[in-house]
Amino acid sequence: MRNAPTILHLDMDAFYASVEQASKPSLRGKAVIVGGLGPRGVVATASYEARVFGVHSAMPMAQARRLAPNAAYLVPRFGIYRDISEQVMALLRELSPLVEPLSLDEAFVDLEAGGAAWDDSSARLVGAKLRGDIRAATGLAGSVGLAASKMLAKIASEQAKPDGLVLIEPGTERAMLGPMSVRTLPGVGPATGDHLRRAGIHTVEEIAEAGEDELVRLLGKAHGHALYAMALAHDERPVVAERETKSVSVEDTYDVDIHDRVRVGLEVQRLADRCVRRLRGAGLSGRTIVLKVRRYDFSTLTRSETLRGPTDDPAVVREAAARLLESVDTTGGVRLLGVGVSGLADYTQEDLFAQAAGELGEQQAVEGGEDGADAVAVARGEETPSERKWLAGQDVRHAEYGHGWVQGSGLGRVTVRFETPGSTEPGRVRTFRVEDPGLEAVEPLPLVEERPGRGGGSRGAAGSGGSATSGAPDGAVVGGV
Ligand code: DCP
Ligand code: MG
Repeated sequence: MRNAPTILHLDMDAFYASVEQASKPSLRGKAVIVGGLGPRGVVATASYEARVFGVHSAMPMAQARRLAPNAAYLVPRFGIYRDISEQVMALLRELSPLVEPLSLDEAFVDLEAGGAAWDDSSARLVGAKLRGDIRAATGLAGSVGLAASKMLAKIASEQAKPDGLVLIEPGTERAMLGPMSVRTLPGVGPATGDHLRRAGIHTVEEIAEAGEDELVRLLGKAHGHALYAMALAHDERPVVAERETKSVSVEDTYDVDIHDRVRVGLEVQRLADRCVRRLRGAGLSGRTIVLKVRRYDFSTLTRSETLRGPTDDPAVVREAAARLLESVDTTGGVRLLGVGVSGLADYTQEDLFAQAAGELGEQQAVEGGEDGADAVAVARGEETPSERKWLAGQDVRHAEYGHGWVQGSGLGRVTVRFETPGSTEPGRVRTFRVEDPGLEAVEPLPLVEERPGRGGGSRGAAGSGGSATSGAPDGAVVGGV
């Protein structure tokens, strides 16, 4: 392991929610929840103000609504998240050729390889400047961890949240890790955590004390070995710009073709579990689940499904594999089955919100709020096709009132708040018929104006949306925070 803290881990704070707050001034400082808004939707992320109520990523949206009924609920706007991610990654690539993105808002950078830093103080300076550059380019906060290994840099950025920088000085790693929960270590999810707890192991120090043999006995060779090394703060994984391992897969050939559909299903589940064990053993997770089927006549089919983020959850992989199997005709018999995971990443984003995108069309209204006119709760089935196109959070433009965003829709009406990222105060709210010819869906506006000297006066029609008929107090839709 190197002896200078020159591996940097960047993770943007409450990424999707922060982008929404930057885009929509009325939501700044408020509870904002982004995700699938349909009945089976899950939370993609929550603003820090919403986390106070216990809302977090991957939670069912229905549960979030019970915990934070007055929060603003918005659909994700992936286009703008991707644009901002590209801006941030470009800043990282100015520091080093070795940049390893883990997701849209997260990456490792090897500062030494880029000659950007070589010791504590140069690393700290680079990290601080980077945070400033990100803020200037995007208006958003990102937290930075600096350490001598990837594992520790990631733990450091977690400690730095929100809006901070933490540097772990070489030599202090073991003492720092010791009292932490085993869940801090990469590859320890809820299941492994429970397993260790039943063996009386709660902290990282207790893993080190248990010894390698005990860990291998508890978790198997690959996983036990890897975890023991992590507990001693040994992590030699390099920052790689391009991933060498493309996928992890397992397959079985059967002596006798399998005809029974139920049996085929069971074999696929078994292979999915085995594949996940390998994946976890390697400390990896992946986004794309692949099913391979060779039929009695040697015709071979592969089917794949890409999730929104990487997983190493056996239930998620099993379900995806089962869904893929549904699309394969196995009459006549099966000679070989395989399950693989590709699109690999080092860390798991616990769960995914694969449904979010699929459910964009199911969403109806921003619920809650003190203002009756805004809180148009619509029973499913009452909505018309024209209401479907107005989703809470999406960008719109009105011929008369300018740029705004949909707060909610239902009962033939759509409520819009007219404000832009540059608005200095919350914009006014107005309600229209869903068919209003003056209203159209438009692209998001950039968070930071290209021109220098922002933060001055108001921008055009924004915020001055004329005589808002609702008479709602500003921020009505997100009361109570
Ligand atoms: N994301 C998601 N589903 C998850 C986890 C995350 O869709 N289960 C999306 C939304 C997040 C983004 O990825 O905004 C980044 O994920 P992070 O885990 O970094 O979470 P945040 O950036 O939202 O918050 P934090 O400040 O804890 O990093
Ligand atoms: Mg983040």
